Formats: sequence, C-alpha cells, structure tokens
Amino acid sequence: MNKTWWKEGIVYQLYPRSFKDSNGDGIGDIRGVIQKLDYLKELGVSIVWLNPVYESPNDDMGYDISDYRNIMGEFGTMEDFNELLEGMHNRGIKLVMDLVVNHSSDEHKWFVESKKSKDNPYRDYYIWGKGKDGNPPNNWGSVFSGSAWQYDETTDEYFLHLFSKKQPDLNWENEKVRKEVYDMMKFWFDKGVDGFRMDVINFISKVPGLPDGHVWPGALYGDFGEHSLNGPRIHEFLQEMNKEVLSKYDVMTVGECPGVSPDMAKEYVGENRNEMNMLFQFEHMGIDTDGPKWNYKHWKLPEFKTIMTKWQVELEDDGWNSLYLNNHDQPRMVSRFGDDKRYRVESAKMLATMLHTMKGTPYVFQGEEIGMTNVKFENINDYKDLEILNAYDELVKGGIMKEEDFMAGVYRMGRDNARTPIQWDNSENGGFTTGTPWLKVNPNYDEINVKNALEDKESIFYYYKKLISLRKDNEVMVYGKFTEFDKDNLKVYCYKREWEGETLLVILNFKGEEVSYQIPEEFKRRNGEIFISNYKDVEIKDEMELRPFEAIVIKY
Ligand code: TEU
Ligand code: CA
Repeated sequence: MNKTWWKEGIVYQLYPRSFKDSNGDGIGDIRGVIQKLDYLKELGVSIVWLNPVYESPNDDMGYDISDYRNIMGEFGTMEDFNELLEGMHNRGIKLVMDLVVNHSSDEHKWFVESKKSKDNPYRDYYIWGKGKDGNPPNNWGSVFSGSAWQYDETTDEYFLHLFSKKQPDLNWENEKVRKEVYDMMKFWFDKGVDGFRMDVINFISKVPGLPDGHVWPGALYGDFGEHSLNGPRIHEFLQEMNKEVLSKYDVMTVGECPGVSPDMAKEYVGENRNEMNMLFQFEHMGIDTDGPKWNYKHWKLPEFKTIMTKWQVELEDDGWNSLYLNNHDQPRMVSRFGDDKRYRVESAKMLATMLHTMKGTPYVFQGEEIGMTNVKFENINDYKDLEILNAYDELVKGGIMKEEDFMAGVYRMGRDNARTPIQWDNSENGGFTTGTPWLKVNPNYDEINVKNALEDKESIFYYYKKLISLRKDNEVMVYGKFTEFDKDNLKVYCYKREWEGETLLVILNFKGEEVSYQIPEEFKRRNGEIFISNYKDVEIKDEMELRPFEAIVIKY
C-alpha cells in the first residue's frame, strides 16, 4: 500500500453558493471564500473540494456548465479564482475542482451548435435519437422527474438528458468529446489545481442501442441504471483519461459512483488499474429509503455497520475509501444518523469519530464541523433545488403523493437541507450576507453558528480540529488495518485499527440512551489510554456504561 498525500489528508467540501457572500447580492462567492481561508486553516483541513464554479445558467446550481474554462459571473472572475488558489496553496491547502462531464448545459456552445442541424460538426457531441410513434427513443426516466429525453423540433429528434433537460448528456463514444474534456482538464491542472471530484463519472458509457430499462413497481418511467451505469466502455475511457492527463500530474481524483459494489470499486480505484484514486460509494446513503428517495424506511444499526465494514474490509489491500456521511446532495448527517435536538453536540462528535477513525480519506461537508442541521420550510416556494421542485410538480400536482407525505420526504431527504447558507454568527442571516440570501438561512443560526463554536472550547468545531490534528500525527488512523467486533450488537459499533505495533479501539454508542458494553476479550485487563472521547471523565473498564452517543477511542 503506497503512502500519499491524498490518503493522509482531510478534505473539506465547499459549496460556494452557500459559503460566504462578499458583496451583498445574497450569493456566496469566491471573494467570500478568500475571506474565510484562515478559518479553514484553523480547522486544519489539507484539501478543499470546491463544488462547480464554472460559467453556468444554474438550472442545477453549477452542475450545468456552459463554459468549462470560465468562472461563473455570480461567483467572481478568473482573477479571483487565481487569488483563491494562491491563498490556499500559501496555507498548505490543496484545491480539488469538480469535473462535470457526463453532461454540459444546453447553453454550452457545443450544444447550441449540435441542435442546429443533423450535419452540424457538433451534432455527435451529444446523444440524439428518433422518436417512436410520437414517443421518445426509449422509456428512461430522468433523475429529476419526467422522461430522460427532450424533443427538439429543429431537427425533429430527441436528445438524452439523464438529469435535467438543461443538462444534455455528452456523447463519450465520440473521441472529439473525449479530447475536449482532456484538454480542459489540462487547462486547470496547468493552472496548479490539485485534482478533480468527478461528477457521476460512472454514467459516461451507455449501452449501445440504448435499450428500454426495467420499470419498477409504481414507477412512471424505465430505470436507465442498468444501461448507463458502469457501462461497457467505462474502464477504457477512464484509462485513456488517466494516460492522456492524470498520469502527467501529481493530482488526486475521486469519482462519484452511485450503484457501485466493492468488487466494481476495485476496478475503478485498484492501485494498478490506472483509473482513479478513490470513489464515493452510495450504499450507506440508501439505507433509509424505500425505492424513491421521498419514501422513508426505518434504518437499523446492524445494516449500517454491515455496509461500512464491508467497504473497509474489501478495500483493505487494494483501493482506498472516501469516508462521508453527507454532502451537497444529502441531508445533514447529524439530523439523519444522530440526534439534531437534545444530543446534537454529542451525536455530531460521535459520527465524526467514526469518519475519522476508519480507513480512507475523510470528507467534511461545510457546516458539518459546527453541527448544522436539516431545515423545514413550510412553503414549497422557499426551496430552490430543481429536484425538489420538479418532483413536487410530478408527484403532488400529479396526484401521486399527498402533499404532507411529500413534504415529510423533503424535510428528511431534500438536497436543500445541505445547501442552506453557512451560519457564521447570530447577526441577521447568520452573517452569510448583508442582502437577501438565495436560499433562506436555517432559523437555528442564533444558536448554531461559527462564532459560538469558536468561543467554546468544547464545541464540535474543536473536536473536529482535534481529530484532524491527531490524524496528522498518528499513522494508525490513516493506514491501520480495520477489524470489527460484535457485529450483531444493535446499539454499539466497535472496531480496532492496527498499525506497526499501535492499536486503536473505537467504541461508538449510536443510541440516545445509556448502554452497557463489554469491551472485546482481547482488550480486557490491558492498559490503554484515552485517545479521544466526546465525554469527559471516561474510565476505561472491561464493562463500560456508555452515555448517550458516547464515542471512546482507546490507544494500546
Ligand atoms: O449527483 C448525482 C447523483 O447521482 C446524486 O447524488 C443525485 O444528485 C441525487 O441522488 C439526487 O437525489 C451529482 C451532483 O452531485 C449533483 O449535485 C448533480 O445534481 C448531479 O450530479 C448532476 O450533475
Ligand atoms: Ca455574492
């Protein structure tokens, strides 16, 4: 197993639209990030993944790119970007950008050309198909509701969009498209950017002929997954990208890969595969939903542990994990897996303990470090995410779901939970903006904010800071072998990490109640010391009385 900076680092995911507004227009921007670089330095993170900052009409908040080589006007200028990159590098922080190349915006010049005629030189940059008796070329549904095909009358054909109709899928079968992407990647690497997080990168190779997908019970459209995820040429494309671009730079890559098992993951991130370094898997993100994301399913700890442990064990010798419990597409982790009320602080710290003591690279999503929570807006119009708004139209207006059931789903799973602005202090709008925020601030900013966190030595922030600094000094946290104990325990997750004669025993109470726990046999009657814990006055005993959401890491 090779040692590298991206294994030893901690990534902070920064969603610029919601981070800090510097000019009062209500939208976070690059100068806002520059103002807060010392905050990131204080936290101790070594890598920042910046969500898309490229020119975009913002149908999907920057994931619909109209110019891959320019900065979105609302976020600033290329000069601002250059200053940001330099500011990070001066503080020893690397910058990873988002690479969104499964699709572009329909306002990208390639697509504007592609639409014009069937013999336009850019026609084959996208995926066009003829209708069948007035219907789209196949039955696929889009991730953001409706058909995955949009009719275009100019040429009487449909184009494919797995996401919104303003996000036409690029045609990776066309080598010109691939070359454009590689050149664009080099453009950013030559500027000094340190890597890419690759948006739905395992969607880029589609099964030729684009066959109909399976229609799940209750679904309105066919599932494109089987014919678009991990498609026939995916590894060829990634190896080509690696050869043409990635292998020439010292950069990190993390692929967003829904629908990937550990066996498949090894093909993407195996050390000798020459594809990517890490990927985001989604198995644990599906644990509390039943079919469509708005349908809640009660999640159980053993099932969660099985998934987390499986990934730890399977990638032990080859490949590398990305450790995350939330991001800009997922609800807030303390609301989802902890308790965002009485035990908010304890449970946020407990979950952080897990993320930072597993094998892999931890990702901290902005606001996680102060324990930000989900939000509930009563009025659907206060939501800005097109996934929520399109699903509301299709399901509620379409009479398929009752409004209250749908809103309950949005409160639990809606992407805007993660996108409310960062709460910097208790002034109006949480200090995010002097204007009107593009998305309302969570009303709990009065209590939960960065200023309070920095003034309280026991805050979640300082707990993260401690975890991050421990990791820098203890290779066992990074490289140690993972072994789980008591896998059937319904309340406690317990595992050890071992590296060069050092052992960490991690005991995590996932319940908001006291739990008695017998430590594993091999650690009984041994002398260990507390490495980190989210409670004070921990006494190491063979039988521990764990307090609600208590996390204890013992070093032997
Ligand atoms: O997400 C792709 C993806 O598969 C999901 O996370 C999806 O957004 C979510 O399940 C919807 O419920 C990526 C980006 O992270 C997301 O923000 C973009 O909207 C999407 O790709 C399209 O670019
Ligand atoms: Ca702004």
